[in-house]
Amino acid sequence: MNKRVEPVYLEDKLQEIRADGHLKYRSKSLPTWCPGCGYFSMADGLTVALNRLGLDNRNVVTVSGIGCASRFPFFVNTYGFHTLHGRVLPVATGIKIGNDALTVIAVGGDGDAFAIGGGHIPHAARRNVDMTYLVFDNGIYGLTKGQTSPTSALGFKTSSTPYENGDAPLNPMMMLLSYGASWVGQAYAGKPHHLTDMITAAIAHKGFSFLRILSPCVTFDKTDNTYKNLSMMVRDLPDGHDGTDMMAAMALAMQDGHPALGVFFQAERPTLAEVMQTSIDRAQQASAT
Ligand SMILES: Cc1ncc(C[n+]2csc(CCOP(=O)(O)OP(=O)(O)O)c2C)c(N)n1
Ligand code: SF4
Ligand SMILES: [Mg+2]
Repeated sequence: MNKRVEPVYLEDKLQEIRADGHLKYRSKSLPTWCPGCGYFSMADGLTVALNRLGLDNRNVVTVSGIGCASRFPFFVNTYGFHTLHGRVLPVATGIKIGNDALTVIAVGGDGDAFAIGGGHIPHAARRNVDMTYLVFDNGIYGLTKGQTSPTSALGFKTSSTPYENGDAPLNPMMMLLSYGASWVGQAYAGKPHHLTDMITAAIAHKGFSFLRILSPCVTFDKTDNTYKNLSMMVRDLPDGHDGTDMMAAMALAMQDGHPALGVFFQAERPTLAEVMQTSIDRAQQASAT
């Protein structure tokens, strides 16, 4: 016997979305990304995550560099800072040092993060600055109309590599693990519910959390990081993966051809603010004696 399918009324759905409360984290500016761009999942994921964590949007700062990904602060209703290309982490670190009570979310693309901004990542990670870094990795420079990036695959043809990319891609997960990030995870724009859980967990972590989000650039990449290809490539974390085991996390990171989705590694250690407070206390003790 056929089951009766209950109708869904648009007005009811709208009421449900309004009652959920996450819309207060949306800004009045609608995203300017191309229809179908993976980045829409990130905007929704972050607003739902902020709502879940019950964070007051006046205490949240979203900071970005330059690129399509870096348009992000305009589309969320938090304080925001659209900085210079590749300079998201120094600015975000400065904000955190200025007011440790703020929740700081740094955002950027793979070019912003790993090309021009690559020199800043090890230092934010090793200092364990208490912030979340969301890297939207589409393996291409989207904003400047589709050139190869440091995460583009070998053989990828773009406007800057019309005879195929000959540069080996770097491995972001391996980099962040070896830099000492205290939380390292991976998500995929095509799995928005999992992505939202991962953004929530990354923000909840005390210390430097890095989330790489695999995402298609539907306008300039018709061959490599497409939804079809990424959906076939990604996989769940292996059963029983121990997120405190660095060697296991690195072994996962080495298998970047079949990216695993989840928390690779997490550890607790003092944050930059705590380390700085210890220095301040010691200096005060020394000057009092
Ligand atoms: C100092 C400087 N160099 C180069 C540029 C040009 N530029 C703007 S965005 C960008 C790359 C963006 O790629 P990515 O960070 O991957 O972001 P996406 O657009 O893919 O989201 C480049 C090279 C710039 N704005 N400033
Ligand atoms: S150019 Fe690519 S990355 Fe930029 S908004 Fe369009 S689809 Fe997204
Ligand atoms: Mg990019």
